[in-house]
Amino acid sequence: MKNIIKSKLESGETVIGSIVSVNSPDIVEVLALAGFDFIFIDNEHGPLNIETTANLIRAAEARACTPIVRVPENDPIIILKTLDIGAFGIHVPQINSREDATEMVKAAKYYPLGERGTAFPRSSGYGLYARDKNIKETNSETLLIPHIENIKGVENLKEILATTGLDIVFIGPYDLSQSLGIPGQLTHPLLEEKITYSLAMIKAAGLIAGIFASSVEDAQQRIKQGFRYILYSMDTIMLSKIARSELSQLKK
Ligand code: 3PY
Ligand code: MG
Repeated sequence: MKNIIKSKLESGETVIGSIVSVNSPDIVEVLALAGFDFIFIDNEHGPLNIETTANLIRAAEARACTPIVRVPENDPIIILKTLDIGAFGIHVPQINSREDATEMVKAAKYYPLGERGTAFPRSSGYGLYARDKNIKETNSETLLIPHIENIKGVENLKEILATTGLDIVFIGPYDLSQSLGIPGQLTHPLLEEKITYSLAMIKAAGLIAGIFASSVEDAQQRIKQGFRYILYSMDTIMLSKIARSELSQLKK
């Protein structure tokens, strides 16, 4: 398993992905062919489940786009199943303490870094890959991406960042704004202060900072600030924006 976005990030590049929220391998292929570096298959919000996600992962791989999955919660069984079907990385919501981060790493990494269970799933080539090599490679190539999206996570960021095994630390601006009492106010100075503080801490710890961006201007601004893992918009949002704008031009 070669994780293309991990190599890109290691060579200093910025990577851009988008959220896939519907069960359509075709949409995954379209986004991959359009040039997104990764897709973020959302198993927290929306209808996708472990079986639909497996086929979306296959579609991404067929088009050399890195499949990353957001799991619904920091649960070792869910993390195990998600990695077993072949996710190249996981986002885990609401990582608010060192303990949360440690649990996440323990569930996602094989011995000696963690306690991920071993068997013969898709990620092991159904048992056909050389076992020791696969375990080592999977431990180093799988991206672990905690969500800092609650003020508790920001307050405990120093301890979270000291957890071995994290690659990218992702700021969730929507949930963070809610926990600050300013839900959805994405340009509020208090939110920006917490984002800027977190970005500086993540970079100082030598990790990659990631964030969600809802518009091109927003994404450009985040890249300028130093975020190198950009989650840009979402399948249904991009489609609805284009549909509405083209239709309104057509009806003029
Ligand atoms: C948030 O903003 O809370 C997110 O999880 C973005 O994907
Ligand atoms: Mg969130």
